[in-house]
Amino acid sequence: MKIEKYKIDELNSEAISKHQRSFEYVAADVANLDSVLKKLGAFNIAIPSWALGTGGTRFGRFSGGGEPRSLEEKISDVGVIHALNKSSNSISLHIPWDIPDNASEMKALASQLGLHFDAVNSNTFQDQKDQKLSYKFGSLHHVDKAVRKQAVEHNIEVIKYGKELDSKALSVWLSDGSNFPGQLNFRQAFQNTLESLQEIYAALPDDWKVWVEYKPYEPNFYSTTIGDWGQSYLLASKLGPKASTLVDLGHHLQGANIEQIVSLLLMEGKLAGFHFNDSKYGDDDLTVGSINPYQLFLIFNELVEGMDAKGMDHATSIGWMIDASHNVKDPIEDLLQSVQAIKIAYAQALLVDKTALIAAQNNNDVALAQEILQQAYRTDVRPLIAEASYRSGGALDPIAAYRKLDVRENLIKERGLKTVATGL
Ligand SMILES: [Mn+2]
Repeated sequence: MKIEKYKIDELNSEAISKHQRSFEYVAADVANLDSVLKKLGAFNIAIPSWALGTGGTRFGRFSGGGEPRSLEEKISDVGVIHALNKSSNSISLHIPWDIPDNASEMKALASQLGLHFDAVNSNTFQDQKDQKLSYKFGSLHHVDKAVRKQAVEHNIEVIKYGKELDSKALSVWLSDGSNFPGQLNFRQAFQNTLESLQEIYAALPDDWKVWVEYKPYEPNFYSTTIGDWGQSYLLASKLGPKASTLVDLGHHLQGANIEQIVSLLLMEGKLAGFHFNDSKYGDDDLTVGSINPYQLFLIFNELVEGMDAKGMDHATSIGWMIDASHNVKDPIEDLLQSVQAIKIAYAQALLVDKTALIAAQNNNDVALAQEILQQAYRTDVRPLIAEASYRSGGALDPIAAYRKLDVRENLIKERGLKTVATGL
Protein backbone atom coordinates (compact mmCIF):
# COMPACT_ATOMS: atom_id res chain seq x y z
CA MET A 1 0.00 0.00 0.00
CA LYS A 2 1.27 3.44 -0.93
CA ILE A 3 0.08 6.62 0.78
CA GLU A 4 -0.66 9.38 -1.71
CA LYS A 5 0.82 12.75 -0.80
CA TYR A 6 -2.42 14.62 -1.50
CA LYS A 7 -4.17 12.60 1.22
CA ILE A 8 -1.59 13.74 3.77
CA ASP A 9 -1.99 17.32 2.51
CA GLU A 10 -5.76 17.10 2.96
CA LEU A 11 -5.41 15.93 6.55
CA ASN A 12 -2.78 18.60 7.25
CA SER A 13 -4.99 21.38 5.93
CA GLU A 14 -7.77 20.31 8.33
CA ALA A 15 -5.37 20.57 11.28
CA ILE A 16 -3.11 23.43 10.25
CA SER A 17 -4.73 26.37 12.07
CA LYS A 18 -4.75 24.58 15.42
CA HIS A 19 -1.15 23.52 14.80
CA GLN A 20 -0.12 27.06 13.90
CA ARG A 21 -1.37 28.39 17.23
CA SER A 22 0.53 25.86 19.32
CA PHE A 23 3.63 26.10 17.15
CA GLU A 24 3.84 29.87 17.49
CA TYR A 25 3.45 29.59 21.26
CA VAL A 26 6.46 27.24 21.61
CA ALA A 27 8.53 28.76 18.83
CA ALA A 28 8.47 32.20 20.46
CA ASP A 29 10.89 30.98 23.15
CA VAL A 30 13.21 28.91 20.95
CA ALA A 31 16.33 30.98 20.27
CA ASN A 32 17.75 28.90 17.41
CA LEU A 33 14.42 27.91 15.86
CA ASP A 34 15.54 27.46 12.25
CA SER A 35 18.50 25.34 13.23
CA VAL A 36 16.34 23.19 15.54
CA LEU A 37 13.75 22.61 12.80
CA LYS A 38 16.45 21.75 10.26
CA LYS A 39 18.05 19.26 12.62
CA LEU A 40 14.68 17.68 13.38
CA GLY A 41 13.94 17.45 9.66
CA ALA A 42 17.26 15.74 8.97
CA PHE A 43 16.92 13.21 11.79
CA ASN A 44 15.94 9.69 10.71
CA ILE A 45 15.61 6.45 12.61
CA ALA A 46 15.98 3.06 10.91
CA ILE A 47 13.17 0.53 11.14
CA PRO A 48 14.16 -3.10 11.69
CA SER A 49 12.55 -5.61 9.35
CA TRP A 50 11.52 -7.80 12.31
CA ALA A 51 9.46 -5.07 13.99
CA LEU A 52 6.78 -4.90 11.29
CA GLY A 53 4.95 -8.00 12.44
CA THR A 54 3.38 -8.67 15.81
CA GLY A 55 5.91 -10.08 18.22
CA GLY A 56 5.26 -12.62 20.89
CA THR A 57 6.59 -13.96 24.14
CA ARG A 58 7.81 -17.44 25.00
CA PHE A 59 4.21 -18.14 26.03
CA GLY A 60 2.48 -17.26 22.84
CA ARG A 61 1.90 -14.92 19.98
CA PHE A 62 -1.31 -13.14 19.05
CA SER A 63 -0.86 -11.98 15.51
CA GLY A 64 -2.67 -9.05 14.01
CA GLY A 65 -4.02 -8.76 10.49
CA GLY A 66 -2.39 -7.58 7.29
CA GLU A 67 1.13 -8.36 8.44
CA PRO A 68 3.87 -8.28 5.80
CA ARG A 69 4.43 -11.73 4.28
CA SER A 70 7.61 -10.96 2.40
CA LEU A 71 10.56 -8.60 2.29
CA GLU A 72 8.76 -6.55 -0.39
CA GLU A 73 5.81 -6.05 1.94
CA LYS A 74 8.11 -5.11 4.83
CA ILE A 75 9.78 -2.48 2.67
CA SER A 76 6.33 -1.25 1.69
CA ASP A 77 5.35 -0.90 5.37
CA VAL A 78 8.46 1.14 6.12
CA GLY A 79 7.45 3.26 3.12
CA VAL A 80 4.10 3.90 4.85
CA ILE A 81 5.85 4.95 8.05
CA HIS A 82 8.25 7.22 6.20
CA ALA A 83 5.51 8.83 4.10
CA LEU A 84 3.71 9.75 7.32
CA ASN A 85 6.60 10.94 9.51
CA LYS A 86 9.43 11.67 7.03
CA SER A 87 11.80 10.37 9.69
CA SER A 88 12.20 6.68 8.91
CA ASN A 89 14.15 6.56 5.67
CA SER A 90 15.90 3.23 6.12
CA ILE A 91 15.31 -0.42 6.90
CA SER A 92 17.61 -2.78 8.76
CA LEU A 93 17.54 -6.40 7.61
CA HIS A 94 17.99 -9.50 9.63
CA ILE A 95 19.65 -12.47 7.92
CA PRO A 96 18.44 -15.18 7.41
CA TRP A 97 14.89 -13.98 8.21
CA ASP A 98 14.99 -11.55 5.30
CA ILE A 99 17.37 -12.80 2.65
CA PRO A 100 17.14 -10.47 -0.36
CA ASP A 101 16.91 -12.89 -3.29
CA ASN A 102 17.05 -10.08 -5.78
CA ALA A 103 19.01 -7.22 -4.28
CA SER A 104 18.67 -4.82 -7.21
CA GLU A 105 14.87 -5.19 -7.21
CA MET A 106 14.78 -4.61 -3.45
CA LYS A 107 16.96 -1.53 -3.80
CA ALA A 108 14.75 -0.15 -6.57
CA LEU A 109 11.60 -0.76 -4.52
CA ALA A 110 13.14 0.92 -1.48
CA SER A 111 14.41 3.89 -3.42
CA GLN A 112 10.94 4.51 -4.95
CA LEU A 113 9.75 4.99 -1.37
CA GLY A 114 12.70 7.21 -0.43
CA LEU A 115 14.36 4.43 1.57
CA HIS A 116 17.79 2.86 1.79
CA PHE A 117 19.23 -0.09 3.72
CA ASP A 118 20.75 0.43 7.15
CA ALA A 119 22.97 -2.05 9.03
CA VAL A 120 22.52 -5.76 8.35
CA ASN A 121 22.10 -8.07 11.34
CA SER A 122 23.49 -11.57 11.64
CA ASN A 123 21.83 -14.36 13.60
CA THR A 124 23.76 -17.03 15.44
CA PHE A 125 21.36 -17.14 18.37
CA GLN A 126 19.16 -19.85 16.91
CA ASP A 127 19.65 -22.89 14.67
CA GLN A 128 18.30 -22.68 11.14
CA LYS A 129 16.79 -25.57 9.22
CA ASP A 130 19.50 -27.74 7.60
CA GLN A 131 22.24 -26.06 9.64
CA LYS A 132 25.15 -28.45 10.14
CA LEU A 133 26.30 -27.58 13.66
CA SER A 134 24.23 -26.31 16.56
CA TYR A 135 24.53 -23.01 18.44
CA LYS A 136 23.04 -24.52 21.58
CA PHE A 137 26.28 -23.80 23.45
CA GLY A 138 27.14 -20.59 21.66
CA SER A 139 28.53 -19.45 18.35
CA LEU A 140 31.56 -17.14 18.11
CA HIS A 141 32.72 -18.18 21.60
CA HIS A 142 32.08 -21.92 21.15
CA VAL A 143 34.60 -24.43 22.52
CA ASP A 144 34.53 -26.25 19.15
CA LYS A 145 36.47 -24.48 16.42
CA ALA A 146 34.17 -25.92 13.74
CA VAL A 147 31.12 -24.21 15.27
CA ARG A 148 33.01 -20.92 15.48
CA LYS A 149 34.00 -21.27 11.84
CA GLN A 150 30.39 -21.85 10.80
CA ALA A 151 29.30 -18.73 12.71
CA VAL A 152 32.11 -16.64 11.21
CA GLU A 153 31.13 -17.79 7.71
CA HIS A 154 27.50 -16.83 8.39
CA ASN A 155 28.57 -13.30 9.35
CA ILE A 156 30.69 -13.03 6.20
CA GLU A 157 27.68 -14.12 4.17
CA VAL A 158 25.59 -11.40 5.86
CA ILE A 159 28.22 -8.84 4.82
CA LYS A 160 27.88 -10.13 1.24
CA TYR A 161 24.09 -9.56 1.30
CA GLY A 162 24.63 -6.14 2.86
CA LYS A 163 27.11 -5.14 0.13
CA GLU A 164 24.51 -5.94 -2.51
CA LEU A 165 22.07 -3.60 -0.75
CA ASP A 166 24.59 -0.78 -0.11
CA SER A 167 24.46 -1.29 3.65
CA LYS A 168 27.51 0.03 5.44
CA ALA A 169 27.52 -1.84 8.73
CA LEU A 170 27.22 -5.29 10.23
CA SER A 171 25.49 -5.47 13.58
CA VAL A 172 26.42 -8.43 15.76
CA TRP A 173 24.49 -9.53 18.80
CA LEU A 174 25.52 -12.81 20.41
CA SER A 175 23.43 -14.80 22.83
CA ASP A 176 26.64 -16.66 23.75
CA GLY A 177 26.99 -17.19 27.47
CA SER A 178 26.48 -19.73 30.20
CA ASN A 179 23.57 -20.82 32.31
CA PHE A 180 25.50 -22.17 35.28
CA PRO A 181 28.71 -21.44 37.19
CA GLY A 182 31.52 -23.65 35.98
CA GLN A 183 30.04 -24.13 32.52
CA LEU A 184 32.53 -21.81 30.83
CA ASN A 185 36.05 -20.55 31.15
CA PHE A 186 35.43 -16.80 30.87
CA ARG A 187 38.86 -15.98 29.44
CA GLN A 188 38.67 -18.74 26.85
CA ALA A 189 35.17 -17.68 25.83
CA PHE A 190 36.31 -14.07 25.43
CA GLN A 191 39.43 -15.04 23.46
CA ASN A 192 37.42 -17.28 21.14
CA THR A 193 34.93 -14.45 20.57
CA LEU A 194 37.75 -12.01 19.83
CA GLU A 195 39.41 -14.38 17.34
CA SER A 196 36.10 -15.02 15.58
CA LEU A 197 35.33 -11.30 15.40
CA GLN A 198 38.82 -10.66 14.03
CA GLU A 199 38.06 -13.02 11.13
CA ILE A 200 34.77 -11.19 10.49
CA TYR A 201 36.52 -7.83 10.80
CA ALA A 202 39.03 -8.89 8.14
CA ALA A 203 36.14 -9.49 5.73
CA LEU A 204 34.66 -5.98 6.14
CA PRO A 205 34.83 -3.71 3.10
CA ASP A 206 36.91 -0.55 3.60
CA ASP A 207 33.93 1.74 4.15
CA TRP A 208 32.08 -0.65 6.51
CA LYS A 209 31.76 -0.82 10.29
CA VAL A 210 31.03 -3.65 12.67
CA TRP A 211 28.82 -2.85 15.65
CA VAL A 212 29.20 -5.02 18.73
CA GLU A 213 26.06 -5.20 20.86
CA TYR A 214 26.05 -6.29 24.51
CA LYS A 215 23.44 -7.69 26.84
CA PRO A 216 23.73 -8.73 30.50
CA TYR A 217 21.49 -11.80 30.55
CA GLU A 218 18.86 -13.73 28.61
CA PRO A 219 18.77 -16.23 26.99
CA ASN A 220 21.68 -17.22 29.24
CA PHE A 221 21.11 -16.56 32.92
CA TYR A 222 24.51 -16.85 34.57
CA SER A 223 26.92 -15.08 32.21
CA THR A 224 26.88 -13.49 28.80
CA THR A 225 30.18 -13.39 26.94
CA ILE A 226 29.58 -9.81 25.74
CA GLY A 227 27.62 -8.82 28.82
CA ASP A 228 28.21 -5.11 29.23
CA TRP A 229 29.66 -2.05 27.54
CA GLY A 230 33.11 -2.71 29.02
CA GLN A 231 33.34 -6.11 27.39
CA SER A 232 32.04 -4.74 24.10
CA TYR A 233 34.43 -1.78 24.28
CA LEU A 234 37.35 -4.12 24.99
CA LEU A 235 36.52 -6.18 21.90
CA ALA A 236 35.94 -3.09 19.75
CA SER A 237 39.26 -1.60 20.87
CA LYS A 238 41.19 -4.78 20.12
CA LEU A 239 39.49 -5.15 16.74
CA GLY A 240 40.33 -1.68 15.43
CA PRO A 241 38.82 1.56 14.13
CA LYS A 242 35.98 -0.04 12.18
CA ALA A 243 34.58 -1.65 15.32
CA SER A 244 32.48 0.10 17.94
CA THR A 245 29.92 -0.51 20.66
CA LEU A 246 26.19 -0.63 20.01
CA VAL A 247 23.95 0.42 22.89
CA ASP A 248 20.54 -1.23 23.13
CA LEU A 249 18.57 0.60 25.80
CA GLY A 250 16.96 -2.61 27.08
CA HIS A 251 20.29 -4.37 27.55
CA HIS A 252 21.18 -2.96 30.95
CA LEU A 253 20.54 -4.01 34.50
CA GLN A 254 18.03 -1.91 36.41
CA GLY A 255 19.34 1.47 37.49
CA ALA A 256 22.29 1.47 35.07
CA ASN A 257 23.28 5.01 34.14
CA ILE A 258 22.99 4.64 30.37
CA GLU A 259 23.57 8.33 29.70
CA GLN A 260 26.97 8.14 31.37
CA ILE A 261 27.90 5.05 29.33
CA VAL A 262 26.89 6.88 26.16
CA SER A 263 28.87 9.97 27.10
CA LEU A 264 32.12 8.06 27.60
CA LEU A 265 31.75 5.83 24.52
CA LEU A 266 31.14 8.95 22.46
CA MET A 267 34.21 10.62 23.97
CA GLU A 268 36.32 7.63 22.94
CA GLY A 269 34.88 7.54 19.40
CA LYS A 270 33.49 4.07 20.10
CA LEU A 271 29.75 4.69 20.13
CA ALA A 272 28.33 2.86 17.11
CA GLY A 273 24.76 3.81 17.65
CA PHE A 274 21.51 2.84 19.28
CA HIS A 275 18.82 0.28 19.46
CA PHE A 276 15.93 2.21 20.95
CA ASN A 277 13.17 0.67 23.07
CA ASP A 278 11.90 1.09 26.61
CA SER A 279 11.63 -1.20 29.60
CA LYS A 280 10.40 -1.42 33.13
CA TYR A 281 12.01 -4.65 34.35
CA GLY A 282 14.43 -6.13 31.82
CA ASP A 283 14.75 -6.35 28.05
CA ASP A 284 11.05 -5.63 27.70
CA ASP A 285 11.21 -4.21 24.16
CA LEU A 286 8.41 -1.73 24.84
CA THR A 287 7.59 1.34 22.79
CA VAL A 288 10.32 3.99 23.07
CA GLY A 289 9.38 6.66 25.61
CA SER A 290 6.47 4.69 27.05
CA ILE A 291 8.02 4.04 30.47
CA ASN A 292 10.91 6.40 31.09
CA PRO A 293 10.95 9.40 28.74
CA TYR A 294 13.16 11.38 31.14
CA GLN A 295 15.97 8.83 30.78
CA LEU A 296 15.63 9.09 27.01
CA PHE A 297 15.96 12.86 27.25
CA LEU A 298 19.04 12.59 29.48
CA ILE A 299 20.62 10.22 26.96
CA PHE A 300 19.92 12.64 24.11
CA ASN A 301 21.28 15.48 26.20
CA GLU A 302 24.61 13.61 26.44
CA LEU A 303 24.47 12.69 22.76
CA VAL A 304 23.91 16.25 21.58
CA GLU A 305 26.52 17.66 23.97
CA GLY A 306 29.07 14.96 23.10
CA MET A 307 28.51 15.11 19.34
CA ASP A 308 28.68 18.91 19.31
CA ALA A 309 31.95 18.76 21.24
CA LYS A 310 33.38 16.63 18.42
CA GLY A 311 31.69 18.48 15.56
CA MET A 312 29.72 15.37 14.58
CA ASP A 313 26.61 15.42 12.40
CA HIS A 314 23.70 14.40 14.64
CA ALA A 315 21.75 12.70 11.90
CA THR A 316 24.40 10.62 10.19
CA SER A 317 27.50 10.10 12.31
CA ILE A 318 26.09 7.26 14.39
CA GLY A 319 23.44 4.59 13.77
CA TRP A 320 19.89 5.17 15.02
CA MET A 321 17.52 2.25 15.03
CA ILE A 322 14.47 0.97 16.85
CA ASP A 323 14.69 -2.52 18.30
CA ALA A 324 11.38 -3.35 19.89
CA SER A 325 8.66 -5.95 19.81
CA HIS A 326 4.96 -5.28 19.72
CA ASN A 327 2.79 -7.86 21.37
CA VAL A 328 -0.47 -6.01 21.77
CA LYS A 329 -0.24 -2.97 19.49
CA ASP A 330 -0.42 -2.52 15.76
CA PRO A 331 3.31 -2.69 14.88
CA ILE A 332 3.13 0.33 12.56
CA GLU A 333 1.43 2.48 15.21
CA ASP A 334 3.99 1.34 17.76
CA LEU A 335 6.85 2.28 15.42
CA LEU A 336 5.29 5.67 14.68
CA GLN A 337 4.98 6.30 18.43
CA SER A 338 8.60 5.25 18.98
CA VAL A 339 9.95 7.57 16.30
CA GLN A 340 7.91 10.46 17.71
CA ALA A 341 9.24 9.76 21.21
CA ILE A 342 12.83 9.75 19.94
CA LYS A 343 12.32 13.03 18.12
CA ILE A 344 10.71 14.59 21.19
CA ALA A 345 13.72 13.66 23.35
CA TYR A 346 16.09 14.91 20.66
CA ALA A 347 14.22 18.23 20.33
CA GLN A 348 14.24 18.72 24.10
CA ALA A 349 17.99 18.09 24.16
CA LEU A 350 18.44 20.70 21.44
CA LEU A 351 16.63 23.22 23.67
CA VAL A 352 18.98 22.83 26.65
CA ASP A 353 20.69 26.13 27.41
CA LYS A 354 24.25 24.80 27.21
CA THR A 355 26.05 28.01 28.16
CA ALA A 356 23.94 28.37 31.28
CA LEU A 357 24.40 24.69 32.12
CA ILE A 358 28.19 24.85 31.86
CA ALA A 359 28.21 27.95 34.07
CA ALA A 360 26.02 26.21 36.66
CA GLN A 361 28.27 23.14 36.59
CA ASN A 362 31.39 25.25 37.04
CA ASN A 363 29.78 27.08 39.96
CA ASN A 364 28.63 23.83 41.56
CA ASP A 365 25.13 25.26 41.38
CA VAL A 366 23.39 21.91 41.52
CA ALA A 367 19.84 23.22 41.81
CA LEU A 368 20.26 25.53 38.82
CA ALA A 369 21.78 22.73 36.70
CA GLN A 370 18.69 20.62 37.38
CA GLU A 371 16.39 23.57 36.60
CA ILE A 372 18.12 24.11 33.25
CA LEU A 373 17.77 20.47 32.20
CA GLN A 374 14.17 20.23 33.34
CA GLN A 375 13.22 23.52 31.70
CA ALA A 376 14.06 21.84 28.38
CA TYR A 377 12.53 18.49 29.34
CA ARG A 378 9.24 20.02 30.43
CA THR A 379 8.80 22.05 27.27
CA ASP A 380 6.09 20.60 25.08
CA VAL A 381 8.09 20.29 21.87
CA ARG A 382 5.45 18.34 19.95
CA PRO A 383 4.50 21.36 17.80
CA LEU A 384 8.18 21.62 16.74
CA ILE A 385 8.17 17.95 15.68
CA ALA A 386 4.90 18.48 13.82
CA GLU A 387 6.27 21.56 12.06
CA ALA A 388 9.46 19.74 10.99
CA SER A 389 7.41 16.83 9.66
CA TYR A 390 5.05 19.24 7.85
CA ARG A 391 7.95 21.10 6.24
CA SER A 392 9.38 17.78 5.02
CA GLY A 393 6.06 16.80 3.44
CA GLY A 394 4.94 14.47 6.21
CA ALA A 395 1.84 14.50 8.38
CA LEU A 396 1.37 16.96 11.24
CA ASP A 397 0.18 14.02 13.32
CA PRO A 398 1.44 10.75 11.78
CA ILE A 399 -0.51 8.40 14.06
CA ALA A 400 -3.80 10.25 13.59
CA ALA A 401 -3.19 10.24 9.83
CA TYR A 402 -2.47 6.50 9.87
CA ARG A 403 -5.83 5.91 11.53
CA LYS A 404 -7.80 8.37 9.41
CA LEU A 405 -6.41 6.82 6.23
CA ASP A 406 -7.48 3.34 7.40
CA VAL A 407 -4.06 1.97 6.57
CA ARG A 408 -4.38 -1.23 8.60
CA GLU A 409 -7.85 -1.95 7.20
CA ASN A 410 -6.42 -1.57 3.70
CA LEU A 411 -3.47 -3.82 4.50
CA ILE A 412 -5.87 -6.49 5.80
CA LYS A 413 -7.88 -6.23 2.58
CA GLU A 414 -4.68 -6.53 0.57
CA ARG A 415 -2.96 -9.29 2.52
CA GLY A 416 -5.64 -11.00 4.56
CA LEU A 417 -6.51 -11.22 8.22
CA LYS A 418 -4.43 -14.27 9.04
CA THR A 419 -0.98 -13.34 7.82
CA VAL A 420 2.19 -14.01 9.74
CA ALA A 421 5.27 -11.85 9.24
CA THR A 422 8.29 -13.89 8.19
CA GLY A 423 11.00 -14.42 10.75
CA LEU A 424 9.21 -14.11 14.05
MN1 LIG B 1 19.17 -4.84 19.96
